[in-house]
Amino acid sequence: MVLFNHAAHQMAAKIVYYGPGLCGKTTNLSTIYQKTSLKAHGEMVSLNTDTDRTLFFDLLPMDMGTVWGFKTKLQLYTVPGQVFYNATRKLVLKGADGIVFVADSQVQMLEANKDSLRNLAINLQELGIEIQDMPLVFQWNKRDLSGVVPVAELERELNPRRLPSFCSVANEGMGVFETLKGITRQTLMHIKTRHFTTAGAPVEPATPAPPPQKIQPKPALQGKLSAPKPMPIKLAVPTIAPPRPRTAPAKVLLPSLPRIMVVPRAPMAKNTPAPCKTAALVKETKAV
Ligand SMILES: Nc1nc2c(ncn2[C@@H]2O[C@H](COP(=O)(O)OP(=O)(O)OP(=O)(O)O)[C@@H](O)[C@H]2O)c(=O)[nH]1
Ligand SMILES: [Mg+2]
Repeated sequence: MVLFNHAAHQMAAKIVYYGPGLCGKTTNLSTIYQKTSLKAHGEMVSLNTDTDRTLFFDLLPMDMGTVWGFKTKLQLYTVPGQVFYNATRKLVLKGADGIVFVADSQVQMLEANKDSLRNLAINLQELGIEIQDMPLVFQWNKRDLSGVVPVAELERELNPRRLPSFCSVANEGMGVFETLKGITRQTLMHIKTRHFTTAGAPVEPATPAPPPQKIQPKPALQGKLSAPKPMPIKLAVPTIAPPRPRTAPAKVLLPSLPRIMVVPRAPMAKNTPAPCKTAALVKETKAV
């Protein structure tokens, strides 16, 4: 759920990278971390098993500059893909504003991709959200490998609603930023329709009603009663409490996270992948 700090004109949205084990979710975040300037991101936090599988989540905070007058931060998370970590996946999914579904393009991973997508829909439903109400984009990853499912088949099997999708080779950086741009656009548009008025102003939280006016006795009643002696007129004036100071908007932008280790990312190996079949994709990535 997007968090607003109206006083500081800031908003923070949460994007979750979801998908089966080893599909390349952590690799997406590592690539973004390595290829963006220090100013654009905070420290990447990873909690891994000894074999470098995600145990809890990865988190990469990104600074997106100013959007509609709000300093905008994105918190990029990954879930652990291994089937038995479902409770953790659900926990990380909570409060998501947008999801990137990373599919592993290898033929033998097609069923695992479908299972993971079904698992996403169920977990969202258990959090009270229908998958069609959640901004979602697809990433067809590992396009460099031989024996991959054709894109048309992935679209048919996993993306019947034809949501935005991107081919990628995440460990080489191809398609990673296109995917990030795609989900950022979808998420911000969704936030705009839900949280901003048509005039572009954000919907502020409800302010308390002003206190009632103190009732003054009417001058017409004062001094006009003469005989025998005017009784002091006592009007039942409700006691009015002094106006309470307006409570400051919550300052919390980032959910408090447990203190866990920051794992510096080792530079990625420069292995040369098999040439990507999509020439346009290569060209696009070089431009990033
Ligand atoms: N050839 C190839 N390898 C990739 C690609 N993307 C990721 N990998 C490799 O796939 C392996 C798994 O990647 P991770 O990013 O750790 O996978 P994950 O989805 O985070 O896995 P879990 O944390 O277990 O859910 C790593 O060895 C990556 O280098 C790709 O596009 N092509
Ligand atoms: Mg991972």
